[in-house]
Amino acid sequence: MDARVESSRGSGPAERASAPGHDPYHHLHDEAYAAPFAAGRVGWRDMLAMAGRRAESLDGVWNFVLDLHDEGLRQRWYEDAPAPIAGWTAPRDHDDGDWQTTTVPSCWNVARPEWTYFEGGAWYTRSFGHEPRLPGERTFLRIGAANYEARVFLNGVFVGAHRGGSTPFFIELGGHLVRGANRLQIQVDNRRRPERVPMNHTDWFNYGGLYREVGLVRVPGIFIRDFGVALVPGSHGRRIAIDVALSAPIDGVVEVAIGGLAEAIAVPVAAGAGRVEITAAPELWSPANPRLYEVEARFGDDRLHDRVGFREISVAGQRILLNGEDIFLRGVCVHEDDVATGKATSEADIRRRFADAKALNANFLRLSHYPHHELAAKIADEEGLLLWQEVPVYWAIDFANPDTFADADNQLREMIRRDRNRASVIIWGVGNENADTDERLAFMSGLAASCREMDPTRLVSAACLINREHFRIEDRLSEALDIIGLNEYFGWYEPSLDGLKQLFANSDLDKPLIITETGADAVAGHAGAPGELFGETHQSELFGKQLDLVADAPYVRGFCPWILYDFRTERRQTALQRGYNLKGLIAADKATRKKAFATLSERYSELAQQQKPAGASPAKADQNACKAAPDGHDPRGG
Ligand code: GCB
Repeated sequence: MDARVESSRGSGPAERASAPGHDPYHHLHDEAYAAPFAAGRVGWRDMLAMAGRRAESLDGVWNFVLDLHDEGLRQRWYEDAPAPIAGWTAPRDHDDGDWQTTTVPSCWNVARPEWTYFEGGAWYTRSFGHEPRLPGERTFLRIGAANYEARVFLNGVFVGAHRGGSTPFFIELGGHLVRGANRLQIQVDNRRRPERVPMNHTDWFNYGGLYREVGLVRVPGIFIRDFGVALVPGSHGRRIAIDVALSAPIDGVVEVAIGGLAEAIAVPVAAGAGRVEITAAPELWSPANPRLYEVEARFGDDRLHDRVGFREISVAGQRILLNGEDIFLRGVCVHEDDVATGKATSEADIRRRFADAKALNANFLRLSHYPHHELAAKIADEEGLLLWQEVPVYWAIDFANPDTFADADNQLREMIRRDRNRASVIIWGVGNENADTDERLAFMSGLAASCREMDPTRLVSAACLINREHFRIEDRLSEALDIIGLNEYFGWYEPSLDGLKQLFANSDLDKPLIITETGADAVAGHAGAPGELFGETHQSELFGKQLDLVADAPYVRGFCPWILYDFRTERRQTALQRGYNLKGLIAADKATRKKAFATLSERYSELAQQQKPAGASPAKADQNACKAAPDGHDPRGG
C-alpha cells in the first residue's frame, strides 16, 4: 500500500491544517490524487471460494453522497471523524451527518430522478458492529459488484480498491477492524473511460453503484481459497479431477466428499496447492437431467459446500458435443437490465428470465455483455440451462494498452474463479464485435489463453464480425477459439437477407459456429406491415427466415437472437426508442411478449424434436457465384 495513504491515517482536517509544512491548498493542484489507491488494488488472486460460506450482510440503508469532482479522494474525507458542524475545527465540504441515503444493493440511477444520468464518484458510508468469534479468524469484505471502480476505507484507513464493474472482490480488513463499532466508506466511480473494459461506448446503460450484495466473510487463519471439481476432459465421464488451493503455502490434506459417489477423498496439498483425479461414474448433468451432487471440502476448521453437476462439453469438427452427444444450441441473449432496478438483479428476476427462456424452448442463454449475478449460473445449474458468460471486451477496446489488457484479464479470471464449478456454464466469451486488428488479435488471444490455463473444462468463443473484404466468415482470432460466434444483422442493419445467404455460401468453416446475435427492433403492440421497420411482423418473420437459412449451413450449431427483453440504452433516441433498444422478444415490462416470441418458440420446439443433423459437408465458396459485397462496406461502420 502506498506510503502517502498509510501515513495519512487518523489525521482529520484540523490536525492536518496545524501540521508543520501542511499546505491546505495542495489538493487544488494535485491531479495525481487517485494514483495511490491503485497500489491497493485487489484482483482474482485475492478471491475466496464462497461455496457454502455465509456472508454477514451489510446490505440495507447506507449514507450516500454524489461527488462529481472527487473531492472525497482529493481532500481525504474518509479521514474526518463524523462530527456535527458545531464541532468542526476546520471547514469541510461534506457533512456526513447530513448525507442522503440509499439502499445497497442498488443502482443510483434509478434511486432518484436527479441521479439518472450521473456518471462520476459517489460515497457510501455505514457503520457496523464487530466481535471476533474465534482466535486467529480473518475477516474479508466481499462486494458482489461495484460499477466500475471502488475504493474502500475502514475506520479512516484505505484498505483496498478494485476495478471492473461486474465481478466480485474481497478485501481483507485485518488489523483495521476493531471490536465494537466500525465505520466503512466505499467510493464508487462509474465514469466511462476509453481505456477501460468496457470502454466509453456501449449499447447498454451505464448504471453506477454498489449493485450487488455486500457482506463480511469470516474464515479461519488458513482457509481453502480456491476449489474446483469437474470431469476430466476426454475421460468420457469416468474421471473426476479435484483441485484445491489453500491461503498459505503449507503442506497438508484437504478432505473432499462427493455425496453418493466418493465419501472420503484425500487431496494431498504441497506448498498450498493440491490436485487428485479419481475414477467415478457420476450420473451426467444435462438440460434433460440437471443432476447435482453435494460436494464438501474440509481443511481444519474450514468447510466448503457446493452442489456440482458433472458434464463434458467439447467440439468435434463442426459439431458441439455435450457428454459426447451432438447438441444444437437454441439460445437467446439477455442483459441485466430492469426498468425499476437497473442492473441490480434479484433471484426472482433471474428465475423469470429462465422461465421465459424455457417458454421459448431455448436450452441456452448468452449472458451479455459482462458477468451476470452469480445466482444466474447457480439457478441455471438447477434448471438445466446452458450458459455463455463473457467479459465486456466490447467494440473499440484500447487493445494496444497493457493496462487495459490487465484489467480485462483480471475480470475474466475473476469470472472463471467465481463460476468454475457451475456445470451450466459451457462457454467463456472473450469479446464482442471487435475489429480484426493485430492489437486485438494479440489481446484476445491472450484472454483465450488465460481461459485455457485456468479452465480446461469449457469452450472458448467470441462474438465476431465478418470479413467484409472477402464477405466471408473469417476472423484471425478463430485460431484461438473453439467455437466461432457471429453477430449478424441481415434483415435489419443490412436490410436484405440475401447477404446472409451469400455469406454462408462464401464461408467454409472447420469449427462450429453460433449466431451469437441477430434481430430487429419492434415496438410492442405495433404489428406493422411485412418488412416494415419497427413492426412486430417484420421482427417475427425475420427469425423464421434466418432459421431457414441457418438450416443450410451445417457448421451453424447454435442460434442466439438479440435479445430476450427490451433494455435501456442512451444510444437509441428516435421517438419510438427514447432510450431503449427494442430488439427484445418481450417488452421492457418483461411481460408483454411480441409476436416473434411465439414464432421462435415454435421453431425451437421443432428444432428440439429434430435435433438438427450435423456433419454434412459445408457449402463451398467456389460452388457459388456469390462474391464479396462490392465495396466491403460495413453498414454499422465497424
Ligand atoms: C450488437 C451488439 C449489441 C447491440 C446490438 C444492437 O451487435 O453486440 O450489444 O445492442 O448489436 O441492437 O445493435
